[in-house]
Amino acid sequence: MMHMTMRWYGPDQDKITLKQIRQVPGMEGVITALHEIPAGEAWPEEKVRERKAIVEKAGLKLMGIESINVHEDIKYGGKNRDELIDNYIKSLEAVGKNDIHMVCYNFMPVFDWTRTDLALPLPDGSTALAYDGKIIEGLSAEEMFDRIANASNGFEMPGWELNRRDEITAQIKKFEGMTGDELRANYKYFLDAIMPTCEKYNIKMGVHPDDPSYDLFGLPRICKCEEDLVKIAEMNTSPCNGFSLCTGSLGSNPNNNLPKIIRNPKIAPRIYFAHVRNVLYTGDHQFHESSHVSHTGSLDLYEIMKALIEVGFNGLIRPDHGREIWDEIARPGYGLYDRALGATYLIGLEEAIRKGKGEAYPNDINSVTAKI
Ligand code: CS2
Ligand code: MN
Repeated sequence: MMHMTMRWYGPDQDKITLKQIRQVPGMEGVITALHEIPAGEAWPEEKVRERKAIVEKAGLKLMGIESINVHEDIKYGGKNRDELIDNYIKSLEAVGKNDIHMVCYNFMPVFDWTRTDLALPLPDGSTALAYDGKIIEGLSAEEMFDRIANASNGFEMPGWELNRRDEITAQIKKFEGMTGDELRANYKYFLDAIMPTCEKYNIKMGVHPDDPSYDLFGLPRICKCEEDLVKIAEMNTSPCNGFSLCTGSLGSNPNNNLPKIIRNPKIAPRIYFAHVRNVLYTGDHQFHESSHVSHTGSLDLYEIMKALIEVGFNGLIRPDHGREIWDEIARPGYGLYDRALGATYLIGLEEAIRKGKGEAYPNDINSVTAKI
């Protein structure tokens, strides 16, 4: 069976409490990170231990890390990359020594996910994150910042922090003209360096796909389709080199067939973490996020879950971005309510698919932490 988790930003940065998370039916643990430590710095082992103790005290498990962010100079192949990679390895050791075995990260130059609206009103009165390529594709990074400032309702997207406008604009310039293959070479350098440590501690690395899954601002993007994922799998064949399969990110591009990607024999055994959520296409390079339920969006989550079960996926799963509902004021995408609905929906799909095949569900009673 899959292990249901929820992302938690930690005691200082998340309004949602572990007590609330634990009350979501079927919730087994959380995925968290030391968000206070900037990319490029080593995570102290005792800080990870502290975080783990907080989670366990609340009756949950700390099941994985999202994310240990990769410093831009590693992606860019800067002179100081070896030192930065050494720090990354120290962070992995801190995680491994605390018996945590999955790390989600991304290799997107400069930005994490990009949206043009963080609170698009939907007909049912909820709001959702939305992307409209017509608004930003073709804008300079500076213009994009101003656009986002108006769209964000006081919140910021990771990577688009307004006080970093100059720094980020300079970073974009560094990547100008870099090809996908050049970025891939830097990625391989990074993977080759960290894999021995990952193997030593059995840490499965799950790279998160580009979101949205197409090129933006002339930056190279190398994790946006089936072919890219296969290239990553072939780049370093260690069993620790794998994927965080994010259906909403890959699914932002209608050309990506999620069940087919999941069933690809080069990809399937390397899926270590699944972010399962839905998006609704509203035009070319235009979409907004929807509830997780299949018929409210463009992706068929039943087919996605069926494919995951068919390839034997028994790893960590979480709902991903949710809408803002029931008057919750939340970190964009990370409110409690819609993600909780998403989690129970995913559990329901898994139960139905497995029992439909004559399998027992749940088949590992120890993992059902929330059972009273
Ligand atoms: C997450 C990503 O919020 C999200 O969309 O799935 O931000 C993810 O945490 C990072 O890309 C992983 O490094
Ligand atoms: Mn995701």
